[in-house]
Amino acid sequence: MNSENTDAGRRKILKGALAAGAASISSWGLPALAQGESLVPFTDVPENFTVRPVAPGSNHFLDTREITNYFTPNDDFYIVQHYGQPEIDEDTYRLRVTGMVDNELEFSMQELLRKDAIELQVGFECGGNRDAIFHGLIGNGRWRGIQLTNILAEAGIQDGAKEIVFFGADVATEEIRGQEVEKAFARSLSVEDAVRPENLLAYQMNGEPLPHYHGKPLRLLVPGWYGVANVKWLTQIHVQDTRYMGRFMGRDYVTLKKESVGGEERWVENSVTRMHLKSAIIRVVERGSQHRIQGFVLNDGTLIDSVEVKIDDGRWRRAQINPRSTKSSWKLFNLDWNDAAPGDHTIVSRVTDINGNVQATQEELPEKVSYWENFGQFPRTIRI
Ligand SMILES: Nc1nc2c(c(=O)[nH]1)N[C@H]1C(S)=C(S)[C@@H](COP(=O)(O)O)O[C@H]1N2
Ligand SMILES: [Mo]
Repeated sequence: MNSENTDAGRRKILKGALAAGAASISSWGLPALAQGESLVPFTDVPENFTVRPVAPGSNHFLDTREITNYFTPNDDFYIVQHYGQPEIDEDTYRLRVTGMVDNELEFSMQELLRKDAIELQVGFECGGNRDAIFHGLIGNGRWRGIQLTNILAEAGIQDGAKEIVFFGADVATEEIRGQEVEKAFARSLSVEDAVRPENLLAYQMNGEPLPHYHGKPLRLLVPGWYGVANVKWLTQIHVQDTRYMGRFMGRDYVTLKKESVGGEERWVENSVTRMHLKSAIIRVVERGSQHRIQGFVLNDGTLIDSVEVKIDDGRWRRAQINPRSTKSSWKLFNLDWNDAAPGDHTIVSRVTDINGNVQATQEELPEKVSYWENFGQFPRTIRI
């Protein structure tokens, strides 16, 4: 899997980029503030807006103004789960592969750790990420684990199989149609989506054993997909010939929007799957009279053509994308802004991929009533 940038190659590109672009405001990172630098205040962030540190059992979003690392530190990476955070005893832990396979399998963690492993940079966001928290349900990590395809090949998927279901150890009682039922968190992938080589059964995050909050000892990562696909505390992989209709595929993380269906305007539901093409501004750094606008891009892995930033009613200006970015990492970007006038400004970014898809404004997107999949342009306001 080393089509990803090598360190040497990366340094070379990076040096080029620095020599060509940049300026006295320190560059890729996005780094902590250097001496003489300060953050320009956003006027759209309420004064009482606070981000709580990570706490046991809780969800966590990060303060996007404070993103200073290309790899999000493990103790600041966003956290979301719906049924609590189960403790798993690694000594008795087993991963089982069941259903329409030639060989049903069961692995201990020791057995899994002996298998061939790869490392991959993967960034993702929660499908419920939103403006009100300035899109803080994001993170980018370096993950190590086993390619899912290796495990599936060992099991042998039988003809006629359609979906692969990934079950977590977290279980909750849900009331469904007046009846209490016990359900484990689960998500499914079509066989076709599941056998993509980048899907990972990850046990390491940024060089450390997977933290409890992020699914210790093993989680699925589906690069290019919204976070909900990345089942934490993974205990069972089940192959079947029917669609899996569980809560997180069929009822929740389901977007309801208006679309033209063969010329008819209809309300359409879809399960939250691939990340949409999205960028957002996260901070503005000031050094003397010089400013730099910084942000991130996330998408399904389609190559990016450009990120542009518009200031007030000006033209779209092309930002620089961190050359360190890989297919499934997030992409951080910078725009140097040398002619900022004191006062209030509106700034917005948009990203375009190599197929010519342009991030739309909120108004251009189809009418949507559900909470999921917020990928429209996100204008921010600042005061210089
Ligand atoms: N077992 C399990 N896995 C899960 C979830 C969950 O509730 N249970 N939540 C999902 C959702 S909605 C998201 S956004 C990501 C968050 O991953 P993170 O907490 O490591 O950032 O985990 C996914 N995996
Ligand atoms: Mo999520």
